[in-house]
Amino acid sequence: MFTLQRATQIFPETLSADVVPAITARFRLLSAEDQLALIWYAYLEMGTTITVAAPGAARMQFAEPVLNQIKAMGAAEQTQVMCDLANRSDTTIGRAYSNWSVNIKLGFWYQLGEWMAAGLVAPIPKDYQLSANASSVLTALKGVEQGQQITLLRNFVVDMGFDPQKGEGQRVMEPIAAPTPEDQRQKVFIEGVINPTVNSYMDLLNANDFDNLIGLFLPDGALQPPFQKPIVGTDAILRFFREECQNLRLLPERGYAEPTDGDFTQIKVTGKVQTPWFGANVGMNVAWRFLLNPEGKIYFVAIDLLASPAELLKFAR
Ligand code: ECH
Repeated sequence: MFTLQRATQIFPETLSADVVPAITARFRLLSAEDQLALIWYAYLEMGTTITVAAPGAARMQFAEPVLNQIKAMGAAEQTQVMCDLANRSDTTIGRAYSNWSVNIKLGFWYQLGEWMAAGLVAPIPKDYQLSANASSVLTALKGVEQGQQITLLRNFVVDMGFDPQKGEGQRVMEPIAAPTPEDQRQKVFIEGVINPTVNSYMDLLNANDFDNLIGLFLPDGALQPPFQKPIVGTDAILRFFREECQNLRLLPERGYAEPTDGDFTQIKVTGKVQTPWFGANVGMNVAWRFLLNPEGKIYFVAIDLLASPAELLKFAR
C-alpha cells in the first residue's frame, strides 16, 4: 500500500526547478541591506517587461495600519524597519508581518515599493554597491525564467519578519471571494487524460470553489506545493486553498494516466499556471502528480515548478 512518503515519489523523472531553492539559500546568507537592494534591482528590471497587478482594497486593509505607521516615520527609521524585516528581528512590526498570509505580505511590499519610487519611503541609496555575493545572486536570478523569478521574489518576501511560532499560528488573511457562478465556469481539456477527479480538481480550483474541491480528497489526503512539505489532511488543505489559492488560473495541457499498486491510479499532468499578481504575463510551467485511490479520491497531489519547458513534454515510459 501507499504511504505518504512513497506517494511523494511517483513519476520520479519529473525535473523541478532546483535553482529556486539553491538561489533562495544563497540569498538568505546576504546582509539585510544587500537583500533589500537586490530585490529592488530585480523588481525594477522585471517591471520593464511585466507589470504587477495592484492589490485590491480587501487585501490591503490588514497591512494598512502598519503601512501608515511606516509612512509617518523619518527616512532612517523607515530603512531600519525594512532591514529589521529582512533580518527577521523580533519587533512589533516583524511579528505583525509574520502573521499575514502570503498575499498580504506581497501587497505590503508592493505598496512600499510604490512609495519608495514616489519618494515617500526611504529609497535604496543611489550609490549603493552590492557585495560580490549579492551581485552574483542577482545575476543568477536574472538568468532564470520568469516563472522562476517570481517564485524567488515570493520566497524572499515570505521568509521575512519574526515568527515565534514558525508558521503554526492563526493567519490574518484576505476575505474569501465567492466561487464563480456555475454558468460562468469554463472547463479544462487535458490531452491524454480522461479522469473526472483530475478534471474536477482543475475546474473547481479555477472557480475558487474550495468547498467542493476539498471533497475530492481523502480525509488523510495530502497536497504538496512547489518546494514545500506536503500539507496533510482536509482541514489543513482547505485552509491553504482559502488562504493562498484564490483566483489562480490553471491551464493544464496534457497528461498520462496509469494503474499502479493496490488499484490506485497515478496521473501526471503538465501545463501552465497564472497567478493573479501577473495574470497572463507570466505562465509558470508546472506538473501535477496525482495519486488516486480505487474510488477516484485524491490521496496525494504534488505541484512542481518545472526546470524547463522541455519538461512539459516529458512522460517517460
Ligand atoms: C521592494 C524592495 C524592498 C524589498 C521588497 C520589495 C518588493 C517586492 C515585491 C515583490 C512581489 C512579488 C510577487 C510575486 C508573486 C509570485 C507568485 C507566484 C505564484 C505561484 C503559484 C502557483 C500555484 C500553484 C498551485 C497549484 C495547485 O494546483 C494547488 C495550489 C497551488 C521592491 C519594495 C520585498 C512587491 C507579487 C510565484 C505555482 C497549481 C500549490 C498554490
